[in-house]
Amino acid sequence: MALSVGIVGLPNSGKTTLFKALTRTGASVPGRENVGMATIPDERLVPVAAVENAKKITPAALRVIGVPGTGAQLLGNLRQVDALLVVLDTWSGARNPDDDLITLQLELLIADRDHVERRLERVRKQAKSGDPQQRAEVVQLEAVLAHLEAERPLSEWPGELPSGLEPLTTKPLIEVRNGPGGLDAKLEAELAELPEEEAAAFREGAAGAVGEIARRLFEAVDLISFFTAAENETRAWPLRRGQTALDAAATIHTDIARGFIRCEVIRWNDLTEAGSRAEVVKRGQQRLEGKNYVVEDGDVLNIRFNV
Ligand SMILES: Nc1nc2c(ncn2[C@@H]2O[C@H](COP(=O)(O)OP(=O)(O)OP(=O)(O)O)[C@@H](O)[C@H]2O)c(=O)[nH]1
Ligand SMILES: [Mg+2]
Repeated sequence: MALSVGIVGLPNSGKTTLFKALTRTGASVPGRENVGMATIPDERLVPVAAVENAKKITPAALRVIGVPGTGAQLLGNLRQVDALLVVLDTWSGARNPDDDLITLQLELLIADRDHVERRLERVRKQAKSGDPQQRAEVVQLEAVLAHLEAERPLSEWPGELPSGLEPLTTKPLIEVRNGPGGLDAKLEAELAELPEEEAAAFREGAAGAVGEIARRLFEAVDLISFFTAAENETRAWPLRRGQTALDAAATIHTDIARGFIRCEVIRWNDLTEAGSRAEVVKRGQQRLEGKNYVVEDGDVLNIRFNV
């Protein structure tokens, strides 16, 4: 599954505007769930691709999901995202963004409470057959529900949560202060309609909406990027920090993970400084690693595998 974020926020805070800014699509349908892709800029990609003579550059992609409102049912569509972007109105001068954040966190809490309540109801019925595992889950869910009813998010839940619960209140929240002092979604949505170079010239080197959100997302979810350079395509991939070469292989394709033999690893800047793979090898800067190698940010991986 691609990395994904959900956009939430109070009415009129600028959710749809941010969606447009991130996905560069004007085609968001009001009143409906909208899904689009944002490409994550990475300034290391172009120099790596140049060394590899890559014909194609593919940046890492981020799935963006916008829901039209904050009801429990709508928020429920965001149970599988990796993080939530909370849009706060700082542009109109009519709102207090700190209060709005608290209101929104409460909405997420209520959505989780409803969700746990429904699951509890279902498991209670099933547990009537006397299955000990289901009876244990009933006890566990009752405690989780009490925790939520005390208005505490599940990020503060001390124990383990029932498997597959997919709560909202454990997700990293990324505050997007929408307005001239923060991330100006309206301006960014307008820039998103311009050709890339024109928008970049206007920003005078500043990161832009997607760059800024990506940076904060990588920090919040603790992600790194690795690169591959195969079949004339240089590509960036997100990975959780601490994940291994085998996880990286699985990110690319399950077949590559299944047939994993070993992995050649080069630091991206060793590659660009050397100017070619052959030179990197000559300098002794290419390493051979196994499945359990912990991938680092900026690694260029060449995974050898059997099919
Ligand atoms: N001046 C200004 N206007 C903004 C900004 N962000 C959003 N708006 C305006 O505010 C209105 C609402 O923005 P939307 O992006 O539709 O807000 P939303 O959160 O999707 O609204 P709902 O889906 O109706 O809850 C639009 O008219 C936007 O043009 C901003 O940063 N500055
Ligand atoms: Mg909207």
